[in-house]
Amino acid sequence: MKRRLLFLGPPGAGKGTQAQMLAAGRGLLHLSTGDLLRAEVAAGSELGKQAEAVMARGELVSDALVLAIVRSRLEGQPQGGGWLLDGFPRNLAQAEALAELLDDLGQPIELVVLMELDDGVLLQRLLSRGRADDNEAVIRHRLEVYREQTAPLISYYRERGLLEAVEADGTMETVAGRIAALLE
Ligand code: B4P
Repeated sequence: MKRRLLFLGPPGAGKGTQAQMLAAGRGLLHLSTGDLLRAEVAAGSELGKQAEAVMARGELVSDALVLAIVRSRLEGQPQGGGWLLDGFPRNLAQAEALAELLDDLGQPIELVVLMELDDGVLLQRLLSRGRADDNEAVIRHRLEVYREQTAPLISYYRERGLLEAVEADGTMETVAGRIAALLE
């Protein structure tokens, strides 16, 4: 089974939801940069203070901050332990930095799962989630940021033969079944 995974997709596609279920079921380290940043904001740390306003606007936090968080978590991970990166990388600079880090660690990505969903459904899901960064104007801006900065990663990983797409519509269990089928 593939144990070094990356989840890619627009905001609200359900990356966090699926990542949590899969990581718990298979004993993988679940690394969500969104959750880690929200924890820093809640703790009122220096990093959290820098991230808070950026996240509230629906923009991307600086690459250096996010990379520092990911590097410290992955470096402590035993060889063969397995991990699932959720919401990272989000632009080409992060993807290049991640490739370098994983090369150093000798732990290459085995599969990138792209979760695809229509904008209308994304908007509805995020509006009903109701997090601080989930109002309509901010969600639309996050979708633009996704298209401009994150969507180029689709061809980046496709060219490297790592990408598989799943339809993210349907119940959580249905989507989980589609993802599980890609891992064997
Ligand atoms: P994230 O925390 O990554 O969140 P997201 O993309 O909005 O949501 P996700 O796709 O995980 O959807 P979820 O499972 O919650 O990012 C938030 C912010 O953090 C970014 O805007 C940015 O500012 C910052 N950030 C994070 N990573 C960064 C990075 N690498 N670089 C720079 N900045 C970064 O699902 C959404 C909703 O749908 C939930 O309510 C869920 O219950 C529901 N849902 C899920 N699956 C469903 C299903 N099958 N059917 C019905 N509802 C479903």
